[in-house]
Amino acid sequence: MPIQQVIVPDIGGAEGAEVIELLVAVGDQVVLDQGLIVLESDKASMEIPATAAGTVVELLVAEGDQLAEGAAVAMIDVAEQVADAAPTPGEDEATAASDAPSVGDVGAEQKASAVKEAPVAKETPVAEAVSAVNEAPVLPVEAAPLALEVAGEIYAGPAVRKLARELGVQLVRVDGTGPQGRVLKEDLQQFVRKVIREPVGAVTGGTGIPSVPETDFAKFGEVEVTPRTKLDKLTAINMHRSWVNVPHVTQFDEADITDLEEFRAGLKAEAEQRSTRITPLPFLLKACALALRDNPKINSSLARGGEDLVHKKYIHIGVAVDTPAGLMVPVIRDVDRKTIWELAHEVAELASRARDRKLLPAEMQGGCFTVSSLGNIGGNGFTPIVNTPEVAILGVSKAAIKPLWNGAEFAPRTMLPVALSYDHRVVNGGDGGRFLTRIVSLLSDIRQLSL
Ligand code: CAO
Repeated sequence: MPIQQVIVPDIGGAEGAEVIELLVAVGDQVVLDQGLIVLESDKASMEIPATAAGTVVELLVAEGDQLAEGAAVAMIDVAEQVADAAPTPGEDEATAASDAPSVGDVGAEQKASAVKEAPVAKETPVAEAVSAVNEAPVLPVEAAPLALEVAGEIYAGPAVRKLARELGVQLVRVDGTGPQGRVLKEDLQQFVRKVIREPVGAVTGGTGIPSVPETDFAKFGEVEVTPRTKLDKLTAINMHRSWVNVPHVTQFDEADITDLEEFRAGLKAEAEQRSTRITPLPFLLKACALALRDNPKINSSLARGGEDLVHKKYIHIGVAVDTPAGLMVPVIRDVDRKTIWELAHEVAELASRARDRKLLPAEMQGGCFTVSSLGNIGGNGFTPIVNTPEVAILGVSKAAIKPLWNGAEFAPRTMLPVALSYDHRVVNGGDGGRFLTRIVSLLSDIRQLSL
């Protein structure tokens, strides 16, 4: 009766590895490559697979044992092997049975691919782990590839990993419900079902981010549920996309707009004659346009997944408009070439059409930069979210009169709080600082706006 001993193969120089899980019991029928135990060293965890199909007649290790290369793991009665050995239902190795080649079928190529496709985890010496396998000595003919996982990350059997690869699922995203968080086939199926059920562009759930559980608010008091507008949902998707893709930095400053406000007050009569209103916004737009011209990096966008930077030779600026249906961002073209009156007229006209939902899609495209003004509403600062693929956005809060030291005394000055958020992949602190300082300087001395 041929009894085969399964030993620990070369485990990549690990002095000793702990048995953290027994995957089979005496009497179990196993197929070739089926994991028998899971070993964990300080670098990686790995399954020690059956080197032949048959019945486990003896398990020579227990959980907690420290094993080194060559240590005996189990005895398999090869004579009792059953060609179609049925795996234990519910275990992830269930597919291994159907997937597993018959004894002697496992080619070198297959072994290599199992090693190559071992999942990669974060912050771990994966290269070391994989090379440990690649450098494994030539094992007996029956030797099977190690099923490598990285310590502290994912436990899953070869069949589950194979299925995950076929489905394109990263195992790190799947919650394992097996012993020690082992990912079972059912976990993978459950994950796929959940992803399929999620609406396209769902606000949560993707990229391994844990989703916020649904809450039954009615349990705590009376509620009314209303469907969100399409615009609100679209805004949510855009905000979320930017939030998860863009490393944001926000920089704050205050512009002394006392002179600007005095000048603006003097324009009111003319504004009435022109049937328009003049708020600080057109001045802000003009200041941003000139600062963009002087700081071209802020007037750029990433392209080809970050390989290129697109420098725009035009200066189109979006203005966030609060409408009953949700947030809209019409874009004012060639701001650097327009007068303050032209800008005032255009902002009023676009904002009014935005509120009436009469904007054309083309009027909300092509922006290089965005200004979001909450000046009329209040607050002394906020951190706006970059309107991708733009790389920066200016948030404007409510101006207030504050005492400012002029070198001799405190004088009342009208100070406008501004905040610049930028994409730190493109804009560094120096770029952001120079740009915001330029805006502040232009607003503080509006004579420069005409230059
Ligand atoms: N500080 C103090 N007062 C301000 C100000 C500021 N920063 N900005 C505007 N004001 C004043 C204006 O001067 C005006 O008063 P007067 O008529 O006495 O001059 C009054 O507030 C109303 O201004 P407005 O809001 O009608 O006009 P605007 O040009 O400043 O802004 C628009 C136009 C369309 C940007 C604005 O109406 C709007 O929708 N803002 C909201 C943008 C938003 O929601 N951003 C958040 C996006 S992220 O969620």
